[in-house]
Amino acid sequence: MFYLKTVKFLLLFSFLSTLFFSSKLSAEIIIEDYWARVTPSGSGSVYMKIINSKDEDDRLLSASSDKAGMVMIHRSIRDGDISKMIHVHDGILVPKKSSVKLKPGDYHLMLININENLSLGDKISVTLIFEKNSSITINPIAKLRPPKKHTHK
Ligand SMILES: [Cu+2]
Repeated sequence: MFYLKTVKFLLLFSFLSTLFFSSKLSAEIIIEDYWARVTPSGSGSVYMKIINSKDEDDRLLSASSDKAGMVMIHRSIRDGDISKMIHVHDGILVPKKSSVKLKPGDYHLMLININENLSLGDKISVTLIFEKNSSITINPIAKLRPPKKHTHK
């Protein structure tokens, strides 16, 4: 009887601690749906979704890549009929319990001085530097167009 009670207690304890630790672990920054567009003219941009499940705001400050001399944070804006890119100096705010999308026509990472050996289909290593979170490295594949969305029927 004592044995059974102990087992039950241990099971309950491990269940609760799993809940506790998994909720702790899920509070972080996650990068999803990342991809890179490299045009024949030699310019390149990296797009992604940044998810912040933490209880505090964070900010993408800068980025670097093995395939580019420099990576800049840009935002495309419309000025009348003209679309132009501006250099974002203060990074991209990722509010707590929220997400931000880097996408064509909006925020993106601009690859400057791309390695001339880069071809379509190559993996690009991009390291993202955050204000609070530790840095995260993603490996988008150089494409000309966005990857097809998964459709679940
Ligand atoms: Cu740009």
